[in-house]
This record gives sequence, structure tokens and C-alpha cells, in this order.
Amino acid sequence: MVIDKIEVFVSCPGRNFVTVKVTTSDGTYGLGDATVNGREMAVVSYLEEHVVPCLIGRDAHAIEDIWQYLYKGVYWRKGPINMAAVASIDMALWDIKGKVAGLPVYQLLGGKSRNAVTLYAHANGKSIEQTLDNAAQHVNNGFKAIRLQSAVPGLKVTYGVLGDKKDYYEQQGNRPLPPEEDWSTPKYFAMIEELFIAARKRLGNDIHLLHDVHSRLTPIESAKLGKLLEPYNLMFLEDASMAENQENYKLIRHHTTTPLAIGETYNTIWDCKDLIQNQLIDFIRVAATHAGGITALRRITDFASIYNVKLAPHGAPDLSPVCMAAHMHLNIWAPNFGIQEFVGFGNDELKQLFKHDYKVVDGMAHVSEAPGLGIEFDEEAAKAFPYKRSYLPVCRLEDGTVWNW
Ligand code: CS2
Ligand code: MG
Repeated sequence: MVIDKIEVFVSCPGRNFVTVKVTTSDGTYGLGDATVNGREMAVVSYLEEHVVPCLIGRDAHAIEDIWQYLYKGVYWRKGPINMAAVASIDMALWDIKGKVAGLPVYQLLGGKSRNAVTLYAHANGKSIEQTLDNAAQHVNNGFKAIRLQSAVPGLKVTYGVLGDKKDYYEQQGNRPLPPEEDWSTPKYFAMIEELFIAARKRLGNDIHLLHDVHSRLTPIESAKLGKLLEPYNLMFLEDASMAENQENYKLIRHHTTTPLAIGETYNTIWDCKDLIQNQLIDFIRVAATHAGGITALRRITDFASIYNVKLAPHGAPDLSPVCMAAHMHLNIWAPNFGIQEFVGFGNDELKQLFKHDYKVVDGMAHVSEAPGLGIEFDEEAAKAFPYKRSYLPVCRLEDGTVWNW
């Protein structure tokens, strides 16, 4: 059974997705996600020009060899564009292997470690009250873990808080140039403790609370924030600071017992290695699409388990439903699974294009029993939603300095 055809589809059902379909000589096909938010066409060209021609005629079962061929074999290792291309092929090959075996992918990984996958929902708001109203709604719907983000008074825009637009930020397709946002650390510090004081009062102590800083703080400011939030018992504080210099997290770690999470932009095990082996974080937030697929996430997860670090995959809507399906199989298998971020795929266009087979009940995902990944993509319907150039915002301090987004 050899690889016969590889097709790359770019569609915009509310936001852009790059979907890869690998078809074998016996007609079996598998799907992969290659979406790199705001840089979609770079991956398409990398796949079509440099990856696809090398794979036609290769054994579709040789997942590990193909992974190594695309990683070690290319000289230019790592990087988001390269690794998203590797990831999409890898996911599609696992999908195919499962279909041929007649088994869901989690069975090929070693079977279930739990009954269902715990999810965390997002609660955003223009005010603390609105954030907590949204959080209370998630609790009513059965969620046991919620990420809280609230607008910072005095800033023009706050990430994830959209005023009267209902959609999550990244679901707004068609931003032909990057919008800009402002940031002030003092204004943020004036709000943030109030959010968690009010959250514990309103939601009690049984709900897991999480928060994403989007790397806006320096390490010493992150250390201060971690200490400040200790009384409110967060499940984790995400992306407090950048960790291009992984030493940054030593400083944060030495000052606080608030659990730390990072990894959504990481592309390989090397990006997480020092943080994991020095036990500077508690959750690793890699995504199958951005860190090299199921093969790579399985390896990172096993490595992390030795150091008591749990898997908490990135789950923003810029990862397609194909990636989320792959995560579900990893999550139900991983002995050191922590939690899955889950914003959902609300819009109707998107539901027309992608059909997944897992079910969400009371904030838990019940994983697909269909052979392979349990995901379908309607390539005919996709034609009605062509690519639209769109960017994430750029962040600036109030004096105009470009800042971390
Ligand atoms: C966020 C994302 O979900 C998260 O944790 O950090 O919304 C992130 O900003 C986007 O995925 C960027 O594309
Ligand atoms: Mg994040």
C-alpha cells in the first residue's frame, strides 16, 4: 500500500485552514491539518513544491521513517512551516493506519488511560462581571474547568474580548492587514487579582480556573503575578513570559507555586526540553499541527511524563477540527494527560466542512471509536469558502513599542 496522491486544500469557513489529504494505492485516505495562523500559504507552497513529490510511491505504513525522512532528511530542521507540513502528513498516515487496521488511533497508541477527556472552556468579557456570567454559563453546561480573561480597563482592546461580536477572536476571517492592539502591564495588574477574587466568590472552589497571559510580562513580573494569584489556586497560568530563553522560567519558578504552562508555539521536543527536564513547568501545551504530528507529540508526552509534566494541548480555533481529532486520541491514551483546551467549532460553515466523531458531554470529550481519527472533510463544500488573507493582531505598548502578542 503506497502513497498515490497528496492534495492540499485551503478553505476559509470563518477562518483559514490548510487541510491535507493523503490517498493510497488501495483508495484509503487520511486527513491532516497544516494550518499556521496568518502564514497559511507558506505551508501550502512548502508542501506542494518540496514535500509531496518526495512522498509519492512510498510505503504509507512507514510513518516513523517518513517522519524522520521529512525531519532529518531535509537539512533545514524545525521551524513552524516545516513542522506543520511534517505534522499534516503524519496525522494523515495515522488516520490511514487506523482505517486499515479497523481501529481508532488511540488503540494503536496503546489504548485508553481514562474514560473521557476533561476540557476547559473560555470565558471572556468586557468586564469582570461579564466574564463571570460567561463562566457561570459554562458551569451550567457541565464544564469543570474554565479559562478566565477580562478586558483591562483603560486599554482600547483586550485580547479575546470582542465587545458585541460573539465569535472568538481568531474566528474572524479576512483581516487583510494585521490590526494593532495596545498593552499596559500596570493597568493589567490593577485588574487581574480582582478577577480571581470575584471568580472564587461566584464559582466556588470546585471549578478549575486557568488564565492566559499571552506572554505580555517579563519574568520578574510573571513571578509577581504567580505569587499574587496563589490564594486562588489556578490549575495553571499560561504563557506568563516568553521562553525563547528557557532560563526565564527558572526565575518565575523560584518565586511561585502557581502551576505554569507553555508551548503552543513550540515546534519540536527541543523547544520544550530544558523546561521539562528542569521541571520549570507543569503542563506542556504543544499542538499536533505545530509540533510535528502524532508521532512527535507522543514522544514529547513520554519525555514529559518522567518529569511529572502533563500534556495540555493547545486548542484554539486556529487549529482545525482535524488537529482536535488527533489531540483527542493522544489525550485519551496519554498516561500523563492534564487537560484539553476547547473553544469549540461553533460556526455553521465550519460544521459543513468538517464532521468529527467525538462527543462532548458535561465538559468531557468521549473519543471516537471509528477507525482512524474519526474526522471527515467535505472538499466539495470547501470550494464555496476560498482562502482570505488574514492576520492575528500586532501588540504595542502605549508609547508605541512593539510588544509580545
Ligand atoms: C491562545 C490562542 O488558545 C490560546 O491559548 O493563546 O488563542 C492563540 O492566541 C492563538 O492560537 C494564536 O493563533
Ligand atoms: Mg495561549
